[in-house]
Amino acid sequence: MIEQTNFGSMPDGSQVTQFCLTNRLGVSVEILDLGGIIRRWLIPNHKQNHTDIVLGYDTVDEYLADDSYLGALVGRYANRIKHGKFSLAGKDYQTDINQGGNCLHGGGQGFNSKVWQCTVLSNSDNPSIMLELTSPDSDQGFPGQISVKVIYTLTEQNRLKIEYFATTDQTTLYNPTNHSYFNLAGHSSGSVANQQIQLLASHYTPTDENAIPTGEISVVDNTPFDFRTPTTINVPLASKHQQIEYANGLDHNLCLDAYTADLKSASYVGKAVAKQSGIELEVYTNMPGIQIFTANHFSNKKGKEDSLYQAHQGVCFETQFYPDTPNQPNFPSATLEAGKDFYSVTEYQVSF
Ligand code: FUC
Repeated sequence: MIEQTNFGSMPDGSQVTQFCLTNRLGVSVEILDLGGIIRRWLIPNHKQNHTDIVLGYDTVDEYLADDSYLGALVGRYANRIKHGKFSLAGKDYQTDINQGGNCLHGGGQGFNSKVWQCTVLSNSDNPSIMLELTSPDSDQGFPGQISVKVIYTLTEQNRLKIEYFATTDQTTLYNPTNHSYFNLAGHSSGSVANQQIQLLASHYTPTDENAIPTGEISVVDNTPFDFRTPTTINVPLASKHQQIEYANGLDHNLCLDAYTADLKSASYVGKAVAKQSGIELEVYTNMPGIQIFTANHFSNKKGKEDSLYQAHQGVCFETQFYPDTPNQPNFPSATLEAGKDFYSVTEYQVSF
């Protein structure tokens, strides 16, 4: 079932609509046509009435002022491009610079800040919506007009499937993700430090102090980035490793072992578990990397229902091409050529 409600309006007066997808087991996911934002994700778990497992805001204005991308679809390029510079098909490009001298999440007016065209695809079992957006040539400095589509489907087995499609009229870059901050004990329950994560990743991409990859692909053995067996998040957070100190927590790309260049369907890559609520989240994707980010600089950030979000109150599983790929020839390529169809898929399976 899908219920549509008015969520408010954009500065130009256009309406923002919220689509609430509910399955027969009573799980519901509320998604805005603004930025394809996942605003609430309610789990009818037995320990509490409903647990809302994602961080978010209550108003359009808070989302527009947000620089943390709570719940949003990110594009054209998830994470950073060093100095916003790259060369593609023999030409040099300069994108918008919006964070610390680099391009973050597609520039200052990225896909998260746009109202997408939304169509309901299924209003009964496995509720599903399709969001569409056209980004013109040179938008935020990226080449080519790109037409993108995202399909969100909530299955009757409590799996949220996110499928990304795109085509372009010129060679360009495309690296979409969803930037949900999960807190499986509830969005207002405090730090995720005592929750656990697992990631099937034997390598990660170390960064400099500005979160730009050095270009190395390093083994995770004997580092705080070895999550191959379930690990309490506090273990890496408490580490004195230089990479953790640079970021004030986890803000790193893990290289997923399941990835192969021709992988079309989503493979299991990891999970998060909160013993307090009994909720577990499994992550499946066909993308090569995942940015694990623990909301490291949140401090009294006003969130939904008057919550105040603090550092480490959520954890993001941003499936993606590696950060700064266009400047690192040894990373899997994020180039999309004219006439080629882009497809990627990420699935979040909730158990409770
Ligand atoms: C993640 C991080 C960044 C940034 C952003 C809001 O993707 O990699 O450092 O803070 O989210």
